[in-house]
Amino acid sequence: MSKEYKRTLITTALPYTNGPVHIGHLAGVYVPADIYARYLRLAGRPVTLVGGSDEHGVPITLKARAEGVTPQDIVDRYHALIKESFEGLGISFDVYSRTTSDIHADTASEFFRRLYENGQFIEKESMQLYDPEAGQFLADRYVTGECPHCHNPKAYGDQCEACGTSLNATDLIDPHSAITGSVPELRPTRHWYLPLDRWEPNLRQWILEGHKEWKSNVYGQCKSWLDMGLQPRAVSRDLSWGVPVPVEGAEGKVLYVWFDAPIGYISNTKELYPDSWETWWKDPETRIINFIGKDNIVFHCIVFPAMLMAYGDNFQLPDNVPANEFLNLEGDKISTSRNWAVWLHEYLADFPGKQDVLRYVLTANAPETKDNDFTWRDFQARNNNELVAILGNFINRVVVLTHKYFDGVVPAEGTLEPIDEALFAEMAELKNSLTENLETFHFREALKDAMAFARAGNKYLQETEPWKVWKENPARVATVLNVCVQVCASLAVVMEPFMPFMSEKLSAILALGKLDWNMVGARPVAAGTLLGKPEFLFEKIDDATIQAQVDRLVNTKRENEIRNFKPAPVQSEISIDDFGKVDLRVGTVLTCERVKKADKLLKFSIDDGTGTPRTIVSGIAKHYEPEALVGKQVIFVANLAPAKIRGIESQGMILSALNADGSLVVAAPSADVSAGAQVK
Ligand code: B3M
Ligand code: ZN
Repeated sequence: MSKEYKRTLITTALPYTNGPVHIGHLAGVYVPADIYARYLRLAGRPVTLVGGSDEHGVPITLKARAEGVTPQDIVDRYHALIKESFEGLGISFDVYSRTTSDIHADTASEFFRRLYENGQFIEKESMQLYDPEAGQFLADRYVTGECPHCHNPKAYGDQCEACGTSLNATDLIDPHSAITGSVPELRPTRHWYLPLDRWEPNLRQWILEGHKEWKSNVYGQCKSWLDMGLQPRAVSRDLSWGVPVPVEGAEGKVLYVWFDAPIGYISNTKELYPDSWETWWKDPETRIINFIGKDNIVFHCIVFPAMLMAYGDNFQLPDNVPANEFLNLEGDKISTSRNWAVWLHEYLADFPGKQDVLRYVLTANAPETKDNDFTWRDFQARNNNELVAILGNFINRVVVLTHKYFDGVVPAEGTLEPIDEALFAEMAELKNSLTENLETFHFREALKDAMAFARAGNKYLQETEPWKVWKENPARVATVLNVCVQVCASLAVVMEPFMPFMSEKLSAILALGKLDWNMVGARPVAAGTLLGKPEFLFEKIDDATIQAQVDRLVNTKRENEIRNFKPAPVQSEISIDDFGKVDLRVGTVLTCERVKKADKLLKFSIDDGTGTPRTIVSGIAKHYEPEALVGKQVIFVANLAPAKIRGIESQGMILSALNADGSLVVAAPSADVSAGAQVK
C-alpha cells in the first residue's frame, strides 16, 4: 500500500443467480474478501464489504427457459438461497443486494444516460446473429461455436472459457443458437458501443505504469489485452430481461449485463449509505479493492474502469484487483451445469456447525497463484490433523489445565523466564509476518502464520510441562498458564478473519470482549479472569462422513456420463457372408478364477456342449467377482484363433457391453439355453 487511505471499499463479484454458490466461488472471491474485511475491522480501519446478486444476463434467461418459469422466478429463488447461505458461512457483507432493485435500475440508467449525453458512445448499426426460430437476436451465452483463437468447439458468444479470450458473438466459427440449436442468420440491429480504444492510453498509464504491484496473473492479463489493442464494445443488447436502455428509440433493448453489473457495486453502496455513498466512491482517500475470479479480470480492469473514466465526476478506480485462479473439485473443473460442485447450502446442511472447517480448508488450499484442487480426503485430513490436533488441542489443554489447577481463574503472570519471553518474541514476529501477508492478499501464507501461534503454543506446553512441575513449583505453573492463556487470546484474534465462529466461542471462554488487532502478541487477559468451561472447538470427521460425500460425487459423475453417452459410430459395412464366418455360441461357466499377478484377467472354464471344457481368458476382472459368474451362461466367439495370454491358451472371446459410465456387463441369453447353442 503506497499511501495511507481513510477507508476501504471492498467489492465482491456479484454471483449470477442462475444457481447456488459453490466452493469455487467461495475460494476465489468471498472467503478471501471476508478475511480481508474482517482483518481491516480488527485493525480499526473503516471498511465496507459490498456484495449482491447479478440478476440479469443470459445465464438467467436460459435457466428460466429450461424450467419453463420466468426470469424473475429464477432470480428470486437463487438470490434468497445465495444470500442465506453466505450468511450461514459468516461472510460479513455490510450490504448484500440485487441488480433487480429499483435503486440499481435508476443508478445504471443514469450512468448510461450521462455517457450517452456526453458523447461517450458510438452508435452504430451492424449485422448480428439472429435465431429466426426463437425470433430473437443471439448474443453472449445464447450462442455457442468454435473459438477463433484456440478452436474450442464450445465457446460462448461473449467468452471462450478454454482460452479466456473475450469474444463477440459474430467472431464464433460455425455458431449455433443455444435456444433452438439452429444455425443463426445475420440481421441488422442498432447498438451503443463504448470505445475502449479511446481510454487505452489512460488504462496503460494507470495499470502498466501505476500498478506494477498487482498480482502477476492480473497484471499479465491486462497487459496482453492492452497490447492486443482495445476495440469498441457493445453495451446494449436486443433482449427483454435487463435494465432498459434509457434513451429514445431503444425499445426492446437492454443494457448489456456487464455494463450494469459492476454499476451494481455502486447501487448497493447507495442502498447502504443513501447519504454518504459518494465518499466511498469519489473521495481519493477511499481505496477500492475488487475481489473476483480470473474470468472477470478484463471487465474489472479494463471495461469498468473505462466506464468510470468516461463518467468522470471523480469516480475512483480500484487500487487492487486480487483475482484468484480456479478451484477444481476432485481433479475436475467445477461446473454448475454438470452439477460437479460442492454447493454451499448443501455443505451447511450436511456439516452443521462446521462453517469454519470449510473456510479453513478453502483458505489453506486457496487458488491464489494457480488452479488448485479440493478433495474430501484433504478436507478430512486438514480438519483432523490441523484443526483438531493442533489448534483445538492447544486451546483445550490450556482451558482444562487452568480449571484443574486454578479453578478456571487466570493466575497472575509472576516472573517471566527466558522461554516465556521467547514465546512473546516469537508471537511478535508472527504478527508482523501475518499482518504483512494479510495486507498483500497472501491469505494462504497468512493462515499458516496464524496457525503458527497454535504450533508455538503446543511446543511451549510440551517444553514447560506444567503437569510435571505442579507439585514442587505451583508458582511456575501459574506463569506458564498465564502465558498460555495470552497465546489463546492471540489465537482468538488472529483466527477471527479466517474462522469467525471458533473465534467467537474462544473469545467468550476468555471473556475477551471486543477483539482488536493490538491484542495479538500482547497480554489482554487480566489475572483473575474466570474462564468459561472447556469445550471442543473442533471435532474429528470420520471416514463414513467423508465417504458419503465422495459417493455423492461418484454418483454425479455416473449420471453425467450416462446422460452424455454418445454411441460410437457404426463400423464399415460387412456382408452376410462376413458375418457368417463368426461362430457365436452359448456356454455355461464351470469355473472362474483370477489370473495371478494380472488384475484385469479372469480365467474361465466353459461348458461348450462338446464334453471338453474350453478355457477362455477375459479382461473383465475389474467388473466381476469370479464366484458370481460360476453357473451363469455367456456368449462367446467359438472360432477365434487361440491366443496365449499370460501363458494360458485362451480359446475364444466372451462378449460383453461397455456402459456409458464405464461399467461392463457380460452378454448372455435372456433365458437358459443348451450349452453350445449357436447365436445367429
Ligand atoms: N456475474 C460473472 C460471474 O459470476 C458475473 C460477475 C459480475 S461482477 C460485477 O462469474
Ligand atoms: Zn478459445
